[in-house]
This record gives sequence, structure tokens and C-alpha cells, in this order.
Amino acid sequence: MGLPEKIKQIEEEMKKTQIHKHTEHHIGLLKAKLARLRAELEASTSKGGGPAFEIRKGGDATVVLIGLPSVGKSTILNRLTNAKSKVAAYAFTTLTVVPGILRYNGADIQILDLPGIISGASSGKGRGRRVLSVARNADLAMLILDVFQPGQLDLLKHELNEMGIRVNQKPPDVVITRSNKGGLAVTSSVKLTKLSLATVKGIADAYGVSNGSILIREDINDDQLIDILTGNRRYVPALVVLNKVDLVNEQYLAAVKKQVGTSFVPVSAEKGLNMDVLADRLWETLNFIRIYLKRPDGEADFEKPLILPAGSSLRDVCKKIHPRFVEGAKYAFVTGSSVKFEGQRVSLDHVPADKDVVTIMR
Ligand SMILES: Nc1nc2c(ncn2[C@@H]2O[C@H](COP(=O)(O)OP(=O)(O)OP(=O)(O)O)[C@@H](O)[C@H]2O)c(=O)[nH]1
Ligand SMILES: [Mg+2]
Repeated sequence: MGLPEKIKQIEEEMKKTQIHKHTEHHIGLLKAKLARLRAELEASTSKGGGPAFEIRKGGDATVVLIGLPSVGKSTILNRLTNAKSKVAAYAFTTLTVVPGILRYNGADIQILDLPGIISGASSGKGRGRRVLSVARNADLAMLILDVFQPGQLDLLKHELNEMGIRVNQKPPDVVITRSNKGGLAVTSSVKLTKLSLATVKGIADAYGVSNGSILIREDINDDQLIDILTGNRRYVPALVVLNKVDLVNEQYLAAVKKQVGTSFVPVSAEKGLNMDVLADRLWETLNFIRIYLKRPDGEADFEKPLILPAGSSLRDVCKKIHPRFVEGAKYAFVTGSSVKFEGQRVSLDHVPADKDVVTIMR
């Protein structure tokens, strides 16, 4: 039996198995087997439908526009950036990656317009894998919905999920240490409600991890454990955008809100409605900070801040200035909300806040 047949067989078995307390273990093991076979299949075939899109990364962050055909991705790109991506009333107008730059809060945010994806994209339909794989390396995915088809959010998430891209999730807090002998020790520091230790062992075994230790530090489910064992998952923040709201009234919008269930930004890219809010939410979701550098003997540069992910240390700031700048750096003076008083002396481990003024001393 070939890989596709084996996969089909397990999928059939899963469909037949009702999910309840007594079948949890069994289902967990089936999921693990399935994930492993799929990874094998992936490695042995390239069902991408052509070479990967060529993208030159630019700017401080990369944002991708993911959505079905004709939802208005290109119109959004053109509104937010200087790009001129082709817009038309038929599906699959955009056939390749079209980049644009949004300058916001001193940051250059690269936005990539992409061809629309359809159901089955992750298994190769409409060259969907090429499109979706661009999202793997993005700092943020904008999931674009048409106001008349808000239910497509599930489809987008499903296709991304199938490509190993987890949106708005954190990597599970699990530490796996592999070794050659001695069996497998599974411990958890929290109460597990979705998974028994026996199932953890079974799933790990399906992945060839039968020696070493697994330490679980949050209440994960079987899918999350499989993600960790598979190892090549990407965790990408997402922002949901509902486009073409110029075509509906308030009442309709309220009903959509209930249906979608998560928060989204309503816009009309064509009419330019709410696009400033969209840019603002984009910035918020990226979760970046601006650092104004000041030379020991000069003024702070408020025109061109350094842009870094929130939580970065001053050591990261040095590396961003230049990979080797950190070698000679010793300590820093900081003014701003991360310190108690102006020009406070701090170590390079210090974590600055948005808009801090920083002087690195060498
Ligand atoms: N009424 C209205 N129409 C819009 C809006 N945004 C885009 N459109 C129209 O929707 C159609 C599709 O827009 P595109 O921007 O080409 O859509 P796309 O998602 O890039 O489509 P593909 O490249 O084919 O995937 C065009 O006719 C646009 O004029 C909007 O906010 N309101
Ligand atoms: Mg387009």
C-alpha cells in the first residue's frame, strides 16, 4: 500500500470513530500516524505546482494578504501602499506576488499581495501551496473576507493549518529531550484535561520518540503535542479584515459580527473607509517598538527609529544597528517609560519600551 492509500485508510477510520472519553486515546494515535504519513508524503513529492515565488524581503516586517479570489486583496494593497496591483471584477486577477511598502510610525512594512486561494489550496489546488507557503515566513497574515462571505474565515484558517501554519497561537510550552536509551519519562507541571499521559506516550512513540523525557507545562491537546513532535510548524499572528462594507448597512454588519465570532476590522478598500484604523491595528498586532537612538554627544534621531519586536533587549538593539556593533557595547543610558528617571544607566539585558531614547556606550 502506498502512502496516499495509507493516509486515506486512516482518514476513513477517524471518520468512523466517534469521539468520546473512551476513544480519545485511539484518536490521538490515529492523528499522530496521519501527521507522520503526511509529513513523509510531503517530503517525497513536490505538489506545489511550480517553483516558489521569488520574494525579496524588505523593510522592518512582512505582511501577507490571504483571501479567496476577488475579496479585494489588491485593492487593499493599493490603498495601503504605493503599489499598483491589478484590480478587476473577475477571479484570479493577481497571478504572482506583488509587493508594496507601507510607511507607518517610522517603520517600513512590506505588504505582499498574493493570488487568491480556494478550498483545497493546501493540497495543491490553484497553485495554492505556493501562495500559502509565502505566509510561513510572514510576520503577520491579513485574512481578508468579503462582506457577503464572512464564513470563509474557517476555510482560510483550515488551509493555513494544513500547511503547518498556526494563526494566533503560541508554540505549546513543552520540552522534549531525546536520548538513546532508558525509556520515556513523561511529566507535566499542570493538570492535563485533554490528554492522558498514556496517550502522550503513545503519540510520542508513533513519532519514534521512545527514550528521553517530555515535560508538559500547559494544558495541551493531542494536536498541539503532534505539532511539537513534527517540529516544523510556524506560528503567525493574524488580523481579520472584512472588506466591501460599503455594500451593507449597520444591521447587516452587526449580524456578521455575531457570525464571525472573533474581532475583525471592517473596511471598504474601494471607498477608502476605515483604512487608517486598519493600518493602526496592523501596527498594534505586529507588536513592535520604536527606539530612538542618541549618540553620546548628539541629538536623538526622532525621524528614523529602529524597529524591533516588543520584548527585545538592548543587546538586540545593538545587533540591529550592526551585527558586530554588539561586540564593543558595554552599557546604555535610557530615557523613557522603561526606566525610572531620565538618562538612567542600564545593562544591555535591559528591555526598552516603545519610544525610548537609547544611547549605547562602548
Ligand atoms: N464595493 C466594493 N468593491 C470592492 C471593494 N474592494 C474591492 N472591490 C472590487 O472587487 C473586485 C475584486 O477586487 P481585487 O482587489 O481585484 O480582488 P483580489 O482579492 O485582489 O482578487 P484576486 O487577485 O483575483 O484574488 C474589483 O471589481 C474591485 O473593484 C470594496 O471595498 N467595495
Ligand atoms: Mg488581486
